[in-house]
Amino acid sequence: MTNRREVPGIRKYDAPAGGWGALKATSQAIWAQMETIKAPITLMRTNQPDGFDCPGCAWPDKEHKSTFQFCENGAKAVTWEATTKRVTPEFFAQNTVESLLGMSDYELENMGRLTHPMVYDRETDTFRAVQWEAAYARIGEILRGLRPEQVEFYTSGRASNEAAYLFQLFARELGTNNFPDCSNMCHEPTSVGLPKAIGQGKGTVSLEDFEECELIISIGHNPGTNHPRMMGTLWEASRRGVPIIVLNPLRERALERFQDPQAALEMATFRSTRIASTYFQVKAGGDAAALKGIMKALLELDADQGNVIDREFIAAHTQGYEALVADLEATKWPDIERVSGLTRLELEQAAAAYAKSNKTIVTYGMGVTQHNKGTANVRLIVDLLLMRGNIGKPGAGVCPLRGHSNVQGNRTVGITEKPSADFLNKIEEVFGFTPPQHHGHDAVAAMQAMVEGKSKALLCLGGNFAVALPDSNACFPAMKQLDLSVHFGTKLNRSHLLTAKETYLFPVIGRTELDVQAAGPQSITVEDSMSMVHASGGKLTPASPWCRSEPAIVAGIANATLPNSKVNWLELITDYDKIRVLIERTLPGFENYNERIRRPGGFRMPLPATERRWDTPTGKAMFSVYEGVNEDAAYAGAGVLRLVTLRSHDQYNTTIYALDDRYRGVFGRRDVLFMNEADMAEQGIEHGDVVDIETAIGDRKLRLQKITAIAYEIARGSVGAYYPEANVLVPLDYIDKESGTPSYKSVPVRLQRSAEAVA
Ligand SMILES: Nc1nc2c(c(=O)[nH]1)N[C@H]1C(S)=C(S)[C@@H](COP(=O)(O)OP(=O)(O)OC[C@H]3O[C@@H](n4cnc5c(=O)[nH]c(N)nc54)[C@H](O)[C@@H]3O)O[C@H]1N2
Ligand SMILES: Nc1nc2c(c(=O)[nH]1)N[C@H]1C(S)=C(S)[C@@H](COP(=O)(O)OP(=O)(O)OC[C@H]3O[C@@H](n4cnc5c(=O)[nH]c(N)nc54)[C@H](O)[C@@H]3O)O[C@H]1N2
Ligand SMILES: [Mo]
Repeated sequence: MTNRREVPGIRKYDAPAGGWGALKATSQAIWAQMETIKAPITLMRTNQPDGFDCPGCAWPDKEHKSTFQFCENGAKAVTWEATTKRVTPEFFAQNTVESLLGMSDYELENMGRLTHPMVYDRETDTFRAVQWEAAYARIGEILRGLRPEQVEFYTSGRASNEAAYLFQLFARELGTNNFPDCSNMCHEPTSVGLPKAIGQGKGTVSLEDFEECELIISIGHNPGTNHPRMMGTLWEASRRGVPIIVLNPLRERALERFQDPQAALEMATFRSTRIASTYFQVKAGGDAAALKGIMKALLELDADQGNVIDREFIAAHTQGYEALVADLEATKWPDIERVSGLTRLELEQAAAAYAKSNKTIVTYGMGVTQHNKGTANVRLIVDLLLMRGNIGKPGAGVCPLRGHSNVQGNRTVGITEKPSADFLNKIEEVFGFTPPQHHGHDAVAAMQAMVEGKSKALLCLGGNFAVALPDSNACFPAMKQLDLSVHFGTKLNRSHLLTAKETYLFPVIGRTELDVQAAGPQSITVEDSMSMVHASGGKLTPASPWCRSEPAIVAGIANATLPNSKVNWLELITDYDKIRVLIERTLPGFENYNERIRRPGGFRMPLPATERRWDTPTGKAMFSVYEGVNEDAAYAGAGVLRLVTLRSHDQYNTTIYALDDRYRGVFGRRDVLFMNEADMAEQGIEHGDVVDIETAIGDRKLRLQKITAIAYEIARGSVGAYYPEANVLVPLDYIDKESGTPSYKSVPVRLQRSAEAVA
């Protein structure tokens, strides 16, 4: 648009992603948080064999011994934790909780690292320092006074295998399977969908597969921001001539062009590399239609030229193919085109590229999972791969991009509200207590139980539970109804401040820091997106001498809560090898755990599907049937748009590092709504108009006011706003029913110009 009005903080970003801009942003992040002398040393230790695992994302490193792969957002994650700023008891004495609640999420965390164990004092509305042992004793007393099912154990995926294992052991000995987990808001559709399809809840590819693949299909993820080290992999693939087909409603710069800061020549010559060979701006929520379209076109291609469908593989390894074909035949092109926003010709082109490739990888993220049919979406991705035998052979497979750096590991070591009978039996055998058999709460169910007053206590192993969940206006008050909340954290956040009758705040030793226990310095272990388990040991002096490690705090609370415990908690934390021995004894795949994590690069968890062994009830890989094309009646109303909630480039989930979103051309603000120009014209909204957004389902009035609409290259019918500000618009019970994951990326909304709303 030529004469578009100027909007403060909104500028077009035309450069490639990465490059000199990324280098500049890194140095700014360091300057803002750290002494510049300490910073380079800290960053050099990221992802080194004897260093710590980058808390930024779960993308693997080659053998985990590459030199620090340059990564702007990894550097932000590291410097944010290694900051020299501190939140001390004096700070708390000077600021009431009410006044702290008036600060933004960005301001709260930017105050620095927590230094002391703190307890909330209702009389003065402040937190005051408390002795660790006194805090444990009081928590134990409260927990013993509750029924186990009234207690919620939340895990955010940064916790180590060791901390998470102790956490679940404590909860199960107490008597509950209530494990709300960040994964419930994230890749649960993967954890539910993949086992049904291929018999394992994890991806099947490794970095080597990317070196061999002939086609990459990238659906609903934004690696330039969220998995920056993946950009190196995509960059190499593109340079090798591998076509990369992207399905994403937004034009994400890094998926278009990338300048690799590690490539000296590219940097020196200001050149860049194209990433996507084809960019399909699918409508939000239109992936099922698009995937079905590609599969339908594939069938047509096979009918024409033969040899497209891998019939041998299908006969030997799968079930359900005929039903899939029947459903694809019954699905009509006009429906596919309308819901996906893509033309038949475009989808046929994608199918032709897919038919040409002998080895295809599909990568995907939150754009696929955070929908009311997230699990069904995941199944469709597998269907597409199975049609050409693309699972269990080199260079091919399914690649879910995990979120938190150890979210996958947490699941592996038992953080699940639906534990398997095998695992529970092992616990009983090894520890001699009977763990609860009935299923517990996931994240949404836990919050619903809190809203209803049924759950009384919440222990959070990291994270920002209330802010990460939908419908803040329902969740925030629920936190305040609790009898007890306990938070393990590095930095202050809003969930900590939504105080219960009694609230404790515990400062933890971070990933970058040295953890010394009775037997000496300890390493923890984590599992990356490609199921590699390896050790991580920090070297920096902890943020304060009062910080304790997460395993030590869990053990301390458990020891104080369970007087007749079958577990010798305090002994276990003298040396984390002892925790790993118990993991090995109770869970498959951890044989010789302590020995194998001492090898460079660690080891890979068993992934039967990579060997074409299908751990499903039928022993076969299972095709699915996705009826229809996700034509949700909620979107049928006039003027209804589909809202996706997004991360900016300067944020880590609820942690806001700064207020820019460089690649999307937003600077110094987050109160914007990305809109397609044609939708703007249709609704009479101009670039820069201030609008109110209202959710168009359910009877509760969910509203976000005074948001500036900006024209953006986003698919028609789709609008985008930032998480967590837009969480007020997401109904708590608007979930993918199969997995329980909130539909953060398919909220039907209506817009009104703010002035009209006021009138
Ligand atoms: N720097 C940084 N790194 C992170 C995080 C962070 O916040 N900051 N978070 C971590 C965590 S926990 C996670 S889960 C991952 C998240 O990483 P991603 O999966 O990349 O998550 P999002 O940024 O939420 O959104 C992903 C993309 O989905 C697209 N999208 C939205 N709706 C749809 C749709 O209907 N269809 C399709 N095809 N695409 C859609 C959006 O345009 C966006 O590009 O990253 C991890 N790494
Ligand atoms: N609208 C909307 N909502 C979403 C999403 C979305 O795309 N849209 N994404 C969802 C997803 S994918 C996820 S994973 C969740 C994230 O939900 P969470 O994992 O709960 O949230 P985070 O923002 O990652 O948690 C940040 C806090 O973790 C603490 N922390 C940081 N490092 C450590 C550490 O080493 N140890 C401990 N103990 N604490 C630490 C700090 O105190 C910090 O304030 O949010 C979900 N919510
Ligand atoms: Mo996530």
